[in-house]
Amino acid sequence: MAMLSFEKKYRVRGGTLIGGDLFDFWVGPFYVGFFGVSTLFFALLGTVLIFWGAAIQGEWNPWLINIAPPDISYGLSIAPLREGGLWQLITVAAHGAFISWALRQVEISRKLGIGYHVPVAFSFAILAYSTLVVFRPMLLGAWGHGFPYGIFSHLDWVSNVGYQYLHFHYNPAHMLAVTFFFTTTLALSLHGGLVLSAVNPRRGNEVLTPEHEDTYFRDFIGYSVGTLGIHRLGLLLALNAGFWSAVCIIISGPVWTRGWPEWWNWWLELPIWGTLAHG
Ligand code: UQ2
Repeated sequence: MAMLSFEKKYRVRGGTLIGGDLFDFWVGPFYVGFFGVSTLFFALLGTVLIFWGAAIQGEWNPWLINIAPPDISYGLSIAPLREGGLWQLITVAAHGAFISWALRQVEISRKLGIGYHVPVAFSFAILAYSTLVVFRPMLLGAWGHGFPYGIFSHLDWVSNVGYQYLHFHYNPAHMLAVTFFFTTTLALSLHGGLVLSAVNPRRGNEVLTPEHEDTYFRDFIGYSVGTLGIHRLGLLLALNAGFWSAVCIIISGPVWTRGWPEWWNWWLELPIWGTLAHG
């Protein structure tokens, strides 16, 4: 079915989560919906608050604009606007926008009768963010443990928190997360390359079939994960990258307070080394 007639057939009312018909319409190519409106509201609010913070500080260099969380001494209370309160409001606005965006994906999925895979996947990214600015700060007892909103300032935060645990790359969950991120790029580059190699031939040549794609990998490594399988694998890899990112930071502090290299002492302390290892 041609795209234009498909859209005519499927762009119909219904499937909304709240509000009934209220915002159940399109503006040009975009579905609006209640959550389109709430996304716009929270995104604009958050942006205005960031500019307000920049104005208060008189810092307009985009690299240096910094909205810091409250001092640790404020604990989990609400801070004055100029002392981290702005950061708290921006964090609320960001969650409002991100969660609205996910729910808009849910509504569109419902309208089309497709699965919720996209909003589920997006929610893993939201989870990774919430872990940094809500869950971990709450477990540590102060909003001041959240990361600051600024280009350089958030880099400094990552570096400082990393060194606080001596060498963050020894964090086993961080190892898993990094490995999943890299494997995701491997899978996507294989997939993108393979599909283009068969389906986007030089001018004058025929488009080739999925059997060509399967056979390429069977010839190459004796195994093809399949055209559906590669997408299952890709989603699994990407969700795990986000999930283990959240795990690696939530356990840093709330579960493990010493340097991450030291965590591996359990390996050195296994009772299997006898006199060989320690002489
Ligand atoms: C494949 C297949 C695809 C693909 C790719 C493969 C026809 C179009 C990329 C090959 C992928 C394999 C063997 C898995 C690699 C494993 C990891 C962990 C990266 O077989 O089916 O469909 O795109």
